[in-house]
Amino acid sequence: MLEATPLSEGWVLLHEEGELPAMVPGCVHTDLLAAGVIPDPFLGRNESEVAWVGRREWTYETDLHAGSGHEQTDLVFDGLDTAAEVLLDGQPLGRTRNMHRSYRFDVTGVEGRLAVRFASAYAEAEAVRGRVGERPAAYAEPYPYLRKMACSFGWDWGPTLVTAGIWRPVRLERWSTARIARVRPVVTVECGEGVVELHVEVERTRVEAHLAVEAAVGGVRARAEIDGTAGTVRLRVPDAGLWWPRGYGEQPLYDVELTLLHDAGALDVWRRRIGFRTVSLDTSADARGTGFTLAVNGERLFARGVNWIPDDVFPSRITRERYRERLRQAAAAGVDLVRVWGGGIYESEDFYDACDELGLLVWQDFPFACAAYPEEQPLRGEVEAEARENVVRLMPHPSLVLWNGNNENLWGFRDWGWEGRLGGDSWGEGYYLGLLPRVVAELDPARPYTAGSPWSGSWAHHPNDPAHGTHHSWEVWNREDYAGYRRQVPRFVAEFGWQAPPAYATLRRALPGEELAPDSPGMLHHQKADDGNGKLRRGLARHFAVPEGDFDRWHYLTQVNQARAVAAGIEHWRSHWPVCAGTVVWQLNDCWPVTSWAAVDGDGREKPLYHELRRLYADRLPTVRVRGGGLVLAAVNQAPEPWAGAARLRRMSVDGEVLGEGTVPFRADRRAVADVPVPRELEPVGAKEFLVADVRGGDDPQALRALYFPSPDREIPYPRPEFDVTVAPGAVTVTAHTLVRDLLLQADRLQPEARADRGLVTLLPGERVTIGVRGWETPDPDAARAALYCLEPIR
Ligand code: BMA
Repeated sequence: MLEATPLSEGWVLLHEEGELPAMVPGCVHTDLLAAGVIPDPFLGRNESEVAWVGRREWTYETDLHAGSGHEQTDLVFDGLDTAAEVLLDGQPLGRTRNMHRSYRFDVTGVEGRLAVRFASAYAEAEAVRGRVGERPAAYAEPYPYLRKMACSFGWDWGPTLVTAGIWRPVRLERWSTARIARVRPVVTVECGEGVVELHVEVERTRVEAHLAVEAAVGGVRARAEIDGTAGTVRLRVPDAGLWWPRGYGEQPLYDVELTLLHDAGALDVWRRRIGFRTVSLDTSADARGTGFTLAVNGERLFARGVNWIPDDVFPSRITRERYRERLRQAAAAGVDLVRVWGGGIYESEDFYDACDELGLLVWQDFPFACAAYPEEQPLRGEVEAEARENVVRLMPHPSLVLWNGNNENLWGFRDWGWEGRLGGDSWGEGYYLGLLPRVVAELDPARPYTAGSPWSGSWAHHPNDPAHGTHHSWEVWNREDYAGYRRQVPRFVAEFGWQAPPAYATLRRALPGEELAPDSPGMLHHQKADDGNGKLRRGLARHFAVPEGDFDRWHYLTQVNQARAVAAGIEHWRSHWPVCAGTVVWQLNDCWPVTSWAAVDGDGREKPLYHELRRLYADRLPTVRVRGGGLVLAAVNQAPEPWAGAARLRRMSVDGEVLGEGTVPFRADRRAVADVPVPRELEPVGAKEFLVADVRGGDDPQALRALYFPSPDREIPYPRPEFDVTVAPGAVTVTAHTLVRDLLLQADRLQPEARADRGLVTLLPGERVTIGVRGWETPDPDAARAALYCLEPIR
């Protein structure tokens, strides 16, 4: 039987003055940090001080005892970052140049000092650039010339911390006769039966040995012979429970076990967990253009998505628990689709395992982002090898529903001046429209592929044409106001978003000793977007009076504005289902403490946007829309049952006076939207008035509320807010005496670890809310009051 032994002990990192203990898996930065050689690059402006690390060569060493008792011993690296030479007692075993691949070396019978010598990623990428020629890119860093996580070189939310190291596990595998080299599971559902086809490849030391494989899943067993080095086992599981995305059904998972057998017994075992479901992507043309609708088990769905970036710029630090926590946060916000963005990585098993269990659909980008990518060697061969390996590695996961060729590269070619600058040079089209779809069709035929995001389906339309396929909506953040989202009904919004600073406690930790101001040195350093603060300020000024010299108020208002912006997009787009079939918010998470588009900040704290997502992504969302010169209440119902009941409408003034009231019945079919006209006399007029819609279906435990203010906040004469605050262990209760809009308890100001269970709440006079607070040991009403923010009268 194959024996696998981790090789994680005894590693050292060679350093100018000697050697340091090294973590494997790990990376140079985290080893230097642990040894006190560098300061924490996440704090203050230390990032700049450690830039030298990415420019050096680094060597890791340990002792290797291949041992015996077996015919062959392999040294297996699940991941090396990136350009490295592997040596044994100074003799080369091999070279690597791709972070996204694993590597295996035959070390049978050898002993000695194992060294992994990493070149600087800059040196390697620049050398390749020298050979293949320069290509246009969104950032002036050499990420298109090396198969390495692109955002390691910095991004508009990420630091430039160019890593090196043994970033995934290493082990020795000792085996005799044969081992399982690859299992490619094609999982489908046919007439209610779960079908698994396991395509097995083996590696042999003995050509003549008679080999077979036996597989088991869901109580069913099957056997097949290995002919040469390949064989296929097919299993049919009657009455297989279907795997559904969360909110649509259960997530039954089945253990699959495949054993490689020789006369004498078992040689090797492969174990994975699978789920039975079908997935399709409908991109057919219709009267509005070209759709982009995912269907799981035949159920067409509006994807409630978020974009995912590497959760740490040092990905070797992300534990299984941390993946689970971040994805649990996504699921708890009502998210059902996570897009793994192409400037990052093919994530670890821990990520996809959590998605399988939580019922989160995964859209996986191939790692290409925001650049023209050369197609010459050595890159082309690396791209094919990495795609083949990762497609097969990730295939078992039922959560994975879509492969995507790249992020914004088809768009960039057409729109960002690349086409002219390239002058006929390769730029990646051959990957996205040739190589990658071929690899997916050959290896993973049961999963859809799309060439890029955004992409209109062909060159017949502009790649970012909202009427065709996927769309990225960035003009709104970059140049316009978020009211601009309402101008279009794209078929699928794969990116859109708005920035806000992280939680106060996150800033406090990241910028020790700094007197915080929107433009204080650390704040500016932790803002990586082009004119980011200018866009924040202009975006804020369109809605609110920008507070001068009051950081706390600025911090609160920019966070409110972020939530408002994303709400403006999602409420509008969901109300246009099924024309629009998904929104993927840029972005769920961060990779360090930074002002960014994230809903969950770099320390894992939830911004007000996060809580707003729970409302926006709930199965049932009432929203007031302007349609054809009047107002309608759109009842968005993504639940499997119809939603019917009555909406109580109140036309109110901000002073609390009810100016008109009425009740209208509504009925939205299952997974459908119903527009209910708001009676003319209840439409609010002018800056002082607003509409309150309390919408309650027959079975709903309580009403859901939609608010509609016709004027921008900066014109609304909000009253001076008056409210009482009481505290109890784990709770803060606020009772309003006036209209209190966008009340927010910043729990991390009570105590850095404290968390509130809700974000922005608007109370009408006389209404009360109880905010649950975890991790606050000394409840005190004055402290609670000081941590409460809400909108105030215009000064
Ligand atoms: C899109 C993304 C990212 C970027 C984000 C915000 O371009 O694909 O590259 O971080 O917008 O600018």
